[in-house]
Amino acid sequence: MSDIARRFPENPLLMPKDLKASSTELQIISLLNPGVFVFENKTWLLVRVAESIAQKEGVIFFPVINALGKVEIIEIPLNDPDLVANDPRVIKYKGLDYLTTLSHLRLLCSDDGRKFYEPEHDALLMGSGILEQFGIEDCRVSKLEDTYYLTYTAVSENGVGVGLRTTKNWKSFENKGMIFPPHNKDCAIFEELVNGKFYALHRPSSPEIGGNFIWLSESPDGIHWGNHKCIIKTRQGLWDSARVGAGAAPIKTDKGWLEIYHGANAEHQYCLGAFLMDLEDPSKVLARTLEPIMLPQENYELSGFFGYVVFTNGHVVNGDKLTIYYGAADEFVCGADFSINEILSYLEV
Ligand code: MAN
Repeated sequence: MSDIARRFPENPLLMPKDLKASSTELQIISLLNPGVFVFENKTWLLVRVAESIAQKEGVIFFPVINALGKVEIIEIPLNDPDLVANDPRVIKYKGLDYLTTLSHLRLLCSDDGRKFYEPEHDALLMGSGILEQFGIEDCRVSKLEDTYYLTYTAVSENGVGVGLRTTKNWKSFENKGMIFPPHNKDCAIFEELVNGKFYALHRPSSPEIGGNFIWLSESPDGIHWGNHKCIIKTRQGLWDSARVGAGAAPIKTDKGWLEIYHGANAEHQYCLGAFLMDLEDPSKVLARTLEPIMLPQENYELSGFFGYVVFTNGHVVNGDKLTIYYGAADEFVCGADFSINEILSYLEV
């Protein structure tokens, strides 16, 4: 296999004990999958903070945000025959799905891209409203002119969809509501208009016919999306056989729009790959890596809240250097550098 990531020696950059929980009753279970952006000469992470409460023997507890916007704890006896709890991430109870953790997004900044700290101003983005009662996750941050577009996974009993908030100053946010309804996640907006239109990658799931594929959509305003096209599918027998999903906004290169994506197999092992879209018509996929460009191999990637996972949705580009920030084992935030030209050389037509 061809792992071409140069991991930071400082990894993991952040782990659950590094931050304070959002309230005294909660504890941080994982820090993962940060959105990334540069603002006022600093590198910023918008980290997904997944919280729960201390568990007691014989019962399972999990937090949700109730209709009043307050954290409420749900409690189910472990021996309840209506409970299915064999995945650390999700619970089924009486035919409904819940998450074991409740995620919010938290801003952290850094002067060198390696040591991150919390800014002085209020830096928490919480789920709000009935479409975000099980939390918000895995935010992509795309900058178009002076506006940052935050596309994130919004989870509730209604399903998993894509929420959008925008900001210019990272202090006040406009909530634009859900832009892709369930089941949909992994949405990244291109950082410039193509032929006068906004473009976004996203990942609807179609359980009966179809699958977990990457789609491309267009929009006149970044809020209303249409002309949906399926552009990247899972590949039988390969590392990305069960699901694929976009990482952060595509990187503009002279060969095309380069996208780093995650793929998982049926064993839920998550690796990273790349594909290239035509500059003028991004629905044309020009090439794709056959093998992963990064796969879990360090201890902090192999074991954690959910092991054997590298997952990225944020990066910084500096010339040929691509620095990705990634969630490792669904528990830690890490960093790694790549050469963009080296990634391009691994693409196959
Ligand atoms: C999957 C995993 C979880 C996540 C849910 C909802 O089960 O990625 O971590 O919380 O989807 O998005």
